[in-house]
Amino acid sequence: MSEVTAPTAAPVPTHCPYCALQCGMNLRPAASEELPAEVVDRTDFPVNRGALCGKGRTAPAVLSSRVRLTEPLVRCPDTGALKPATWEEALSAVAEGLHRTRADHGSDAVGVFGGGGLTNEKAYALGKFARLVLGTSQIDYNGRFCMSSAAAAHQRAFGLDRGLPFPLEDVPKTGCVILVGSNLAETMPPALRYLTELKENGGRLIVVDPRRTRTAEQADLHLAPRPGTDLALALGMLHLVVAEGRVDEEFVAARTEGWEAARAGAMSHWPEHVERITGVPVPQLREAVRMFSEADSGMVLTARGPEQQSKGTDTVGAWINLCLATGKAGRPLSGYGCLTGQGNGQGGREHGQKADQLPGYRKLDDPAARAHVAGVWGVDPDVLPGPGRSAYELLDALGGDVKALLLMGSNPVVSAPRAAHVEERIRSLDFLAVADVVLSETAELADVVLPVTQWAEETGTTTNLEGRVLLRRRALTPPPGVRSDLEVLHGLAALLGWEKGFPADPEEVFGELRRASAGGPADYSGISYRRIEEEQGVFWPCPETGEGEADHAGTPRLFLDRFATPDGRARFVPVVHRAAAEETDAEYPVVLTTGRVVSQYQSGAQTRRVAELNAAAPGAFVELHPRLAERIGVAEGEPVAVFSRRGKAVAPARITTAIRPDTVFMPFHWAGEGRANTLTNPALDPVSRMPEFKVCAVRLERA
Ligand SMILES: Nc1nc2c(c(=O)[nH]1)N[C@H]1C(S)=C(S)[C@@H](COP(=O)(O)OP(=O)(O)OC[C@H]3O[C@@H](n4cnc5c(=O)[nH]c(N)nc54)[C@H](O)[C@@H]3O)O[C@H]1N2
Ligand SMILES: Nc1nc2c(c(=O)[nH]1)N[C@H]1C(S)=C(S)[C@@H](COP(=O)(O)OP(=O)(O)OC[C@H]3O[C@@H](n4cnc5c(=O)[nH]c(N)nc54)[C@H](O)[C@@H]3O)O[C@H]1N2
Ligand code: SF4
Ligand SMILES: [Mo]
Repeated sequence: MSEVTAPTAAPVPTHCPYCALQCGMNLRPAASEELPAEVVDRTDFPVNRGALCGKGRTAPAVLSSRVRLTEPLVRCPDTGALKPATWEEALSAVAEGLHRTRADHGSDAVGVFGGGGLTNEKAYALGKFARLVLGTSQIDYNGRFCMSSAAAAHQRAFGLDRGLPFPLEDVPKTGCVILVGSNLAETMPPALRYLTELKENGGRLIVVDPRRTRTAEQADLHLAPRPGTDLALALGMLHLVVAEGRVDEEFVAARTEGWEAARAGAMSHWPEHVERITGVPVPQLREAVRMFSEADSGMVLTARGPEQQSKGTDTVGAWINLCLATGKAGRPLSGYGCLTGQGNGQGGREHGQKADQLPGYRKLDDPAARAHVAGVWGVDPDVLPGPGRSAYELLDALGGDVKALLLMGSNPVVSAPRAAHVEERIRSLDFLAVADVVLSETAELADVVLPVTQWAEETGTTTNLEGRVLLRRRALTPPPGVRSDLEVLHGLAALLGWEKGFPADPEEVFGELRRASAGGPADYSGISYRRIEEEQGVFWPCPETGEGEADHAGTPRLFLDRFATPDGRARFVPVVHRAAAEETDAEYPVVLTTGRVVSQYQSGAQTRRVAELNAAAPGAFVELHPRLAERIGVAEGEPVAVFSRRGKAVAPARITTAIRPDTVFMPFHWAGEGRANTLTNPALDPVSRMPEFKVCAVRLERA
């Protein structure tokens, strides 16, 4: 039975547990087993102004004890089955499993895998736990699968990575938006309003997507390149900008470095050549260049389409080059931005759960950063391990030199590339502990499963896609058998000899995070829970000011005066097109791309437990063009077998002219035979280590 607080008159303002828009909502406890809370309108939060998508609206259903975990589970040595256990038994089993591995094989034999859905406090505590308590370098997280290419490109060009350098409210006021590989009508539905308003204001919208999605339908111009060719497309546009004399020479001279080399790279990408690579006709390319260049302000926004490629960093770099060459960056209502994905996709990438990182977006290999953070942690900098492996490389090493894993906030059995191999690696571990709210496909493989509290039952901060730090307030009492992730880390740390340093109180953790981030690129030191509540969020960087001085206002808009590089100038990065890691051939003649549908979230661990969402999106499918369907002889709804060099998946055909005839699309939200990631290619971007989820070669058959 879930115990809930008595209904109160005033609902509690909080935020959705799912995507990076972090829509504001009010929650009112309800004394029902099925639905422990009700969502009540909250119109004062500016990002969504009361609008929610179906996932957010139904999120309280996952709070029900009928679908969630309410007691720890420990694998029984005799039967091999997961059995209920007390918290004391479960935590000792985890402490023992991690300690034994460390004692037998060294610190780096213990791995930690985190998630971009974890609050800032959790991400911070998890990184600290890995480096101090476990002493391991082997920590990374699922954000590596999400926005790491855009992050790397941001760093290279601007010296700082914040997904959007401006608030969403600026989008409708710009002249032209190029939206590349984002289907936000399905992935952030309330944000579609910003594009509708853009058009109402006379602004133009260009969408780049191999599919005519619900988002692409809104566009003034839809370019449908072959997956994996965005780099050529952006270079072709830059070529035309130069050829047609549309370069903003003054801006380039005053605010940038490296133009000559970038220009030279673009000049080898003739429009006709680009048309051959991308399939986008030259007149469309010219039209896009005209629309973007002639607007007096403009934005390029990318999402996973161009980023989840083995050349995602260079691809984003090419789009940034286009912004810089046309003077559409570092100015009001202009710039490049990445639409980050997970609930705390932004904050989760700043506070130390990434392999090469310390809190405040500091670098683990920077001696000054190590000294600062070690000072806050009260340890010698020399005890901090060095950088570890990226997410896929870490998963690939499981059962090899990494023999035990603590996983918090991800379900890689469904969401990792080449998932059958990853699943096999996870099964080969000596010890696996998973903290989750439900029994995910990955938790099913664990030796110990720790049931944790959810968004509505705990307080914590997230940082949305705009860089706005938000407060999720506890609105309900959790069921008695669950503990928060912070309590889990607190308990484990104590069992492993760290009585101090891992408080379970989120505000106390945030206080330490503020100090650890002070002076770093993502400086949160001036942000407090009180300020967030009063100001509807605070944008970082927000340094603490001296005694008696006014608070720093936060930074909604970055780069207007200078970029965050040492000399204040943005860097063009010279790039040239290269093919996807796996090209089509006679054996595997079709391109597979993957992504999302509106009614399921990620690995589906949460949303597949909500009846209304399952009714709307009951299972995997293969989206394909009628011509391709005819070639393989399948009709609508018939099962299609999809083969890649990694394996086979089967799902019903969904036939539509909205996709290129040479491409098929599968959503990745399901396990079992419809698991899209059985097929995907783990080829990694050399800079960001992002896997190529958006392109691989497949063969189709009627199943
Ligand atoms: N409903 C729902 N919403 C979500 C999520 C979810 O799982 N479900 N997840 C959240 C998270 S973590 C994320 S990261 C975001 C992702 O948000 P999006 O990036 O919008 O989602 P995707 O569907 O992965 O990809 C977007 C589009 O890229 C296109 N695409 C595929 N290949 C290419 C290519 O090579 N080039 C280009 N230009 N486009 C290509 C696809 O056709 C797709 O329409 O969504 C967030 N919101
Ligand atoms: N083919 C293909 N694969 C993809 C992608 C793609 O576009 N195509 N996109 C990639 C992207 S962008 C992403 S972000 C990943 C996401 O994929 P995953 O990392 O698998 O993300 P989720 O399904 O959100 O998994 C989160 C897990 O943590 C649990 N959880 C939620 N909140 C908490 C919490 O506060 N604490 C704890 N301990 N657990 C919690 C959930 O129940 C769930 O089991 O998938 C990637 N995989
Ligand atoms: S758009 Fe994202 S944050 Fe808003 S309600 Fe839907 S899932 Fe939640
Ligand atoms: Mo993501």
